[in-house]
Amino acid sequence: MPSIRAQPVAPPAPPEPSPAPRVAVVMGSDSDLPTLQPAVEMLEHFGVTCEVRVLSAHRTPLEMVAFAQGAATKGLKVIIAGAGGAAHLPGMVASLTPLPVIGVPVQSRALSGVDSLHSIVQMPAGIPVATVAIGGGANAGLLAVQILATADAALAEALLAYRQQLHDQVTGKDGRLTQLGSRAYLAAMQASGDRQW
Ligand code: C2R
Repeated sequence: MPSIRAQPVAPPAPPEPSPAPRVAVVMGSDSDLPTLQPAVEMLEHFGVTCEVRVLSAHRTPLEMVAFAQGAATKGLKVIIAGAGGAAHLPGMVASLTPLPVIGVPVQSRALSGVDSLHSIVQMPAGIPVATVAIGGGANAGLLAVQILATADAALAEALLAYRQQLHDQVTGKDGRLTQLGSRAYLAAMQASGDRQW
């Protein structure tokens, strides 16, 4: 009689350890997350692991200092910092780390983000913050990828492919606009309810 011994089952492979984050995305409040999420998604698009934190120079100053002072030694290469209003977080983080800091001004209700922009961009000589546009989360993510790409050939190649896609999108739109004429193009665009039709 054949034996009915159970076949040995290979144990499930252990999950791949995700690489240590190379970028941190930090923000003054979780209310800033809608502005910073496009940065996270841009990093994810390029396969760059990031750490996402709420840290405030005003409300959690000691946690902010601990994070900024330890950022370089734990392997981070770039920090994206977004804040609104009296947006001191990016500059304070920059003052505590040698890593490049990209500031994202968050659109405030009272002053439409101009307060955030001025707070972030007007740094004194010696402690720069590379400031993107008000609400410019996606560009902050892209700029972080570009910084990493200076020492990462695969990322540099992925960036070229991304630029090519942008180019092809625009030439495609230009072709359709030329073919349809502006009136029909606009009608089709409005009918689609989406500028990316
Ligand atoms: P709440 O929505 O939590 O009241 O925050 C945040 O970035 C946010 O845009 C309102 C705004 O306060 C900002 N905030 C800063 C800092 N901490 C919080 N600008 C900072 O440390 O710079």
